[in-house]
Amino acid sequence: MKKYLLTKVAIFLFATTHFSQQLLINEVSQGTSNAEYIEFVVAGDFSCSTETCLDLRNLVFDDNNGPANSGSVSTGAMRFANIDFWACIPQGTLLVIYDADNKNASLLTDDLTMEDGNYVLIIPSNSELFEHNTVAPNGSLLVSTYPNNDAWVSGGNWNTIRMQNATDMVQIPSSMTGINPDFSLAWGSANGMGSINFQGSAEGKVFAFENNTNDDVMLQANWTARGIAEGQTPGKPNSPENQKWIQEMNRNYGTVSNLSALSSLENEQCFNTCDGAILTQTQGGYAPYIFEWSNGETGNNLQNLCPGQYDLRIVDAKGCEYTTSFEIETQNNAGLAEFAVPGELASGEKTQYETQVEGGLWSATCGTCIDQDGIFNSSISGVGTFEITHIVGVGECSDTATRIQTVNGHFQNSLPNVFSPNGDGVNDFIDFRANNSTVLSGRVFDRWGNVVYEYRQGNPRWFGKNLNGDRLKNGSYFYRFVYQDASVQDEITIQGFITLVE
Ligand SMILES: [Ca+2]
Ligand SMILES: [Ca+2]
Ligand SMILES: [Ca+2]
Ligand SMILES: [Ca+2]
Repeated sequence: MKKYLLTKVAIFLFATTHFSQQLLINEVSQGTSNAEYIEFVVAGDFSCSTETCLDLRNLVFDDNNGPANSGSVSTGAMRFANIDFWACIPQGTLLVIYDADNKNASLLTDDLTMEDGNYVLIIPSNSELFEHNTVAPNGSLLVSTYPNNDAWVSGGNWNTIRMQNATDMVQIPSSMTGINPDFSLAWGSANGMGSINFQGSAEGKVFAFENNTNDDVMLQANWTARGIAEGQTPGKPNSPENQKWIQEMNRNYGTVSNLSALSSLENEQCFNTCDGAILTQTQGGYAPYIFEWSNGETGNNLQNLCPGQYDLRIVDAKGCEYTTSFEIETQNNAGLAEFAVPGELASGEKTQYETQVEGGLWSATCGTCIDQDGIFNSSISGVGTFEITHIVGVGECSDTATRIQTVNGHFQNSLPNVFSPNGDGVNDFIDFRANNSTVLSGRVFDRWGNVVYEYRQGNPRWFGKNLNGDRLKNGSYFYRFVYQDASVQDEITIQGFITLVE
């Protein structure tokens, strides 16, 4: 027991307004003239990493015992029995102990178990979960000296802690040897002697920690005195703020840290530049934070990143964790602008180029002959050789591909093989012109190989006459014309037979 008490003292000395861990009084009621109860709360800082609990074994609670109550002393005290039941009571547990001989009407059913998971205990004072002694302490105002183990007997006894309505105090002594208690609440002429004090009688009143200003149990403003009819809440939080405080101490209420992070990600600008970045800001949780990155970094921001996956684990001061993952990608577009040109197009043909990716920017030396779907239209370009450019991406990482598209004007054999130069206005001559070409030379021969027509200049038309202008007989004639193609710079020779019919 001695070892335990030393630990308790040490905790008290280091604690300031926030208790690392401590049993506190949350509510005290005098009931109607009597019918007292005390509501305790196991207080302590929230932790994600463990279920934090307090060892209540042998911890004493008591009234004042001293002259503050004008000589009417409730000799003795109560304590939590040295049994496993009290070895680890989780933070955020509300624990009501009431006078079993004068049961307060606001108390309904006893709750003697932690197994139900409600973090509430409601226990009559005569329970064997407690011990009491009647021989001590010896009172001198705030100094109480509690006896050794031999004097404590099994079972509680409210008579050892009964509070005077007019003037008294309820306290959790910090040791057996009588220094200021860990926590005390006083009233009446004891006003000023406690950690928290109320003027006047406690008759018909309940004093409750309502967290009005903050969560400091030592701040008077956080406490409220009310009439028992409206103020008694045994086994329940005293106010919404009181509930929030209690639940935040206990991870099992589900109000665990809402630690998360806001992040922005910058991908690598160009292939192999390794200039990606992840910028991270914590949200919620409890400072300070520890950052653990999968690449060994420990800051909240990562710079100069190559493409890849980056995992982040943030641990806050309460041991709460948040994990997330990022993927840095490259914006490299190398090769993506490539496209295939199908070959030469005949004038008037259209084609859509095959590409690696959708989109990109198209342009050509023939202007609107290419549209932004990559469709080339040779009736806009005309005959010729054109440079087509496709750009994917922007800036340094863009990819450009250029191809040559040729549109030829090759002679298309639309010459008739029969014509009738009889002056009726239909098929009276043959026009040897070809699209997009010029005639270099041309001759028509009769069946004996005599030249009957030779192109000189102007329109290459043959009216079915010989070189002297005589009408020729019906029959088969042979022609050979040589053209200069406008696009491919080649000479093209076209020859064949044609039948003259009058
Ligand atoms: Ca319970
Ligand atoms: Ca006492
Ligand atoms: Ca009383
Ligand atoms: Ca309460």
